[in-house]
Amino acid sequence: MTQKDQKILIIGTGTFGASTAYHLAKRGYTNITCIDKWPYPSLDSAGYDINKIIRTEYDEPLYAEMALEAIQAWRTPMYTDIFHETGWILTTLGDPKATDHLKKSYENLKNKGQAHNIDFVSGKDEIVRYVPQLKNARNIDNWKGLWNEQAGWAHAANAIKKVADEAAKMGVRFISGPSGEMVGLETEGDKVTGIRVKSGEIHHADKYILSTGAASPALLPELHTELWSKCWTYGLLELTEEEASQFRNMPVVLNHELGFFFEPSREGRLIKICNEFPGYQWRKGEFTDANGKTHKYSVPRYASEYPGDGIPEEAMNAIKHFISTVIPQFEGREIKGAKVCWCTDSPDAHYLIANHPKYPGGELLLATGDSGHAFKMLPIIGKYISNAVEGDFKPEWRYGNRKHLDSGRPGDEVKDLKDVGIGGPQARL
Ligand code: FSA
Repeated sequence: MTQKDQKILIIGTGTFGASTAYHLAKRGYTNITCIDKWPYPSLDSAGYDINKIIRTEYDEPLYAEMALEAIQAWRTPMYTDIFHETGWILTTLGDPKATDHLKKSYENLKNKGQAHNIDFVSGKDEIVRYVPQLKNARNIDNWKGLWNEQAGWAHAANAIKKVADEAAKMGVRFISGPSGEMVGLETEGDKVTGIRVKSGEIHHADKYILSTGAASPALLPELHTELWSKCWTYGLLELTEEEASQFRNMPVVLNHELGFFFEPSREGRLIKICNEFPGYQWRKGEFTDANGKTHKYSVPRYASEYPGDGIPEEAMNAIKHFISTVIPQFEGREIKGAKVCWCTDSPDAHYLIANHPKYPGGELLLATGDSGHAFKMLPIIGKYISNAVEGDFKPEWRYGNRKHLDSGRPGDEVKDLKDVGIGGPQARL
């Protein structure tokens, strides 16, 4: 058996899983199966969304380089009608961390010859030059940052679907439902021998790739020291045809302290607004270590399992504040949909793409730890995960011994959903 004929089982068909299936198939791997509770694009994936930001600003050169590679791929015909290169403004009210991030990001792009699309902006007049849709905004004279023409948004769920469709065309199999929902690992000593699924079946393979995103620590609790699952919130506003036409092709607008929003969706004319904060956790997971000590950790509370959930009231208020500041013409309008989106943070915000250290044979590859900044890499992340399948690992994405860094997000307390409440069904679409 050659390496390319080995049986590969990918668990999770969100951003990492779909991209890996696509890239492995493109490399000539012939025996790939993806499993997920849901048909692709997986409903529980952070990428199951109407839009996500595609940007190249990173204070870390590794990701700046990858994001530049990704945006080239986003421009290819595969993503026509999915990627919209509207440009964006990235601003702050003056938070020193955000200002530093902006400076370093600019330097990284400049060093790569990619600064010609950038202009610095400060105050309402300069911002409105690039984003005329902000002409009614209040109090944005204190916004400072940059305009970058090389950025935009992608219809995230459609993008994952496209990548998985292309993988299917190359022969990748997809299993969903109880036969696709992982419930545990089957092991023998220090070897992984299978993946147990809800139906009771066990899937066997030569190589297992765990790309289960925010569900990773819930599935393998020992990962709770490596991964911290958190959710972020959004609200949707429905525009009329006429309003939507005024916002059509609007650049993405992000303010570090307040949040961000996108042009209306092409189907449904929905504007998505996200507030910025350090994320919420749900510490319902419990894990007892070898010494009998119990640890609590955060596990996702997916909307698919809790369809009555909305978002915490304080998040709703932050979204309303964003509206009354940035697009006050919509103040008071009903927020039709409000949802959370689950990601999983590593201590230093690097991805986790490494073999599970408990299984020295290397048959279990972890490909997770999005750290809230992975969707934009959809077209290319699977290439890096495929490299890891072939033994080529990036040291930054290793397991263990990571420094805990400040997330860089505004605020510092990661509140628990049980303390802040999860809103109600009235907040949902
Ligand atoms: O990489 C990106 O452009 C993601 S920004 C969106 C966001 O909501 C973050 O603002 C948030 O802090 C978290 O990381 C989830 O993603």
